[in-house]
Amino acid sequence: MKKVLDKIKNINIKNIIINIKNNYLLEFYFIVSCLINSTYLRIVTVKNPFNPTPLLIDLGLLIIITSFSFLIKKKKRFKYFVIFSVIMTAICVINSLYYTYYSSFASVSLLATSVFVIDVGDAVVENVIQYKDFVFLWQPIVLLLLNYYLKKKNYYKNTTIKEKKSVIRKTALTGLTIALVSSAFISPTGWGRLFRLWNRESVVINFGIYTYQINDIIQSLKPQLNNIFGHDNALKKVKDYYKENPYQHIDNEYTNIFEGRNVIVIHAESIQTIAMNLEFNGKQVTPNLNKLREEGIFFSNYYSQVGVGTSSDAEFTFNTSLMPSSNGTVFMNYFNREYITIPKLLNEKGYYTFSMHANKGDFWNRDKMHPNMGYQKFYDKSFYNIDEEIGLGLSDKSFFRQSVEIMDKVVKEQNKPFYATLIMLSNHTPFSHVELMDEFPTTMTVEINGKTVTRDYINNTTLGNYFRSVHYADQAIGELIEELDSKGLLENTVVVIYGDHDARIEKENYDILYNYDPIEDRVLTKDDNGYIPYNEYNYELDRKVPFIIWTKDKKFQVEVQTPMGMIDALPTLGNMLNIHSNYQLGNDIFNIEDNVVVFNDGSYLTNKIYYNSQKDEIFSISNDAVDQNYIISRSKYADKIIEISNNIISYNLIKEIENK
Ligand code: GP9
Ligand code: MN
Repeated sequence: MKKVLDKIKNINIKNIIINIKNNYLLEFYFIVSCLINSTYLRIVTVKNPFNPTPLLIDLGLLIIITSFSFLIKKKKRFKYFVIFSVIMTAICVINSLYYTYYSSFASVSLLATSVFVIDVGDAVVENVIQYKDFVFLWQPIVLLLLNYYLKKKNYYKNTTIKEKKSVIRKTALTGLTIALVSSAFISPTGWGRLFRLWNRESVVINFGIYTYQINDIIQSLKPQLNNIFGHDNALKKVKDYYKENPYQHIDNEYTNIFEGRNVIVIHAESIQTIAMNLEFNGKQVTPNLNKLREEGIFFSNYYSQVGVGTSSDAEFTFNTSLMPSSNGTVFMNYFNREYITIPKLLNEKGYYTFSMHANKGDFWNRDKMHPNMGYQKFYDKSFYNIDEEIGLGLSDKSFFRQSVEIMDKVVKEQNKPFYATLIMLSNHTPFSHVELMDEFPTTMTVEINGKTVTRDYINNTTLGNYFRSVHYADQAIGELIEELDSKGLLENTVVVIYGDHDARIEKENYDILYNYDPIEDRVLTKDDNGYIPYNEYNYELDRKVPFIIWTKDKKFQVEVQTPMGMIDALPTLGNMLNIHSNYQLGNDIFNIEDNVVVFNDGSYLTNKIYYNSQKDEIFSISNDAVDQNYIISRSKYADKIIEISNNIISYNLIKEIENK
């Protein structure tokens, strides 16, 4: 200890500075500039820049990278730093962009997914690319200028020597020590998240962006190496889980009520339940959906559980009762695995199963994944006449009109009960094509001193445009029901509607919705009377999506308020259709009161609390107190569901267990 203290005492800062200036300017610049960029990234994304741990881990890692540069002659080291600067800057730029769109960090396993940026180009340019993403570029630019300056100053002369081995070793060890000592302060949960990676945000908060990305590369390569690593352990865990939690069917008043009926599932793009509860100028946003929910069975606390695979994750989760993958997307990375799905179970019952979507067949890899999920036919864009375009492609109204024509023809030919999934498209972010839709003013009228004044309110804002767009989607659904009816396709048919995920509209927009004062024409702030607090948990709850089961002949008029997620769709609907998957991870909502809605990052929601796993925070939903045990048991359950689902997906375990 004394030795160390003496060494510290003898450190001469002035000498170090002179040494850096004369010999290690490039190295110094590389480390400091990359640290600035990684800190800036945390500021613009997770907004948690003051945690010293990721900063120190970044520092350790950058020192290690620098130590390897000492293997190269000083003259040539500049190239080494250019390569690493480009890599480090690219990591920051890509993640900054990615975070704006997905509120998560990029993964190399998703590289294939990024090709969609071209298709959703509009959305990306309008909502994603911002000046903040280019700030990182200062780092390589200044590096080039520095090199130019150093050359001029003859910095590289007489420097053909490499560093001594001991210097390399000492530098690398210093880096490693800094990284390891600082990471010792991270909790076991934090470490767990590093390896499981389904909570990417928390990994960046704890370990920094560079460690996150290196770890991500290792984790993303893992699926490729499955047969070598982890398989046996995963298989054991999955088998044990199903042994302890075998599927047991419990009858209830809905059991088999729809057995043998046709099913038409409408995948309603980006529709949130909140839109169904609003009206502007006396007009409901969704009069047609409201009619269906009042007549049918309406699940008013239904949550989407999608990951980065958005629409495709919804299709997967709904049809399999598994969670989306935490590592890549099922449709892109695990499309060749075996899954038990609603279409497959209905195929076994003699149904004709098909899906319809007027986008290109390879979008989200649907042309591969839909057949794999058991759909006997996928009617993609090539089956449609693109006669009216809105946003990403064919308008929903035209899509439905043409789909009914196709359905009418094929179901008559097939002469079997059918299961059809119709995937909508028009109500897709960024909602900037609303001029092609009917007017739906989201203004507000108010009496001031006996005069009627119309305020803009949210009209022409993103949220206003969104409601106009939802209004259009609702009209399209209304027309679809009429067209189906006119062809007799509603006879003996169950119509199921679900919102696939929220519309990704930022929280600030909702502040205007809830806290606008028309008299003063301004948004109230927290010091004003009548201000409605709206925190990030209120926002989370507003992201819920509708789930409606409706038939023409029977008026159920039921509202189910138990919180549920998309993984509960197969068990709930399956009970009605008499189909069952032994691997479903969700619950028949009519058999459970204390349901847990698990989100992809380990957060969850019950009828009492919303637990945010990233921040380890709890938001009370009911006034009931919950104790530590309540939280621990549900957290364990959430982690288990995610783990089992990921194991099944990554290691293709259903195939293995089923074929035994
Ligand atoms: C594309 C559509 C939209 O075909 O399903 O996909 P999303 O961007 O919502 O995942
Ligand atoms: Mn979608």
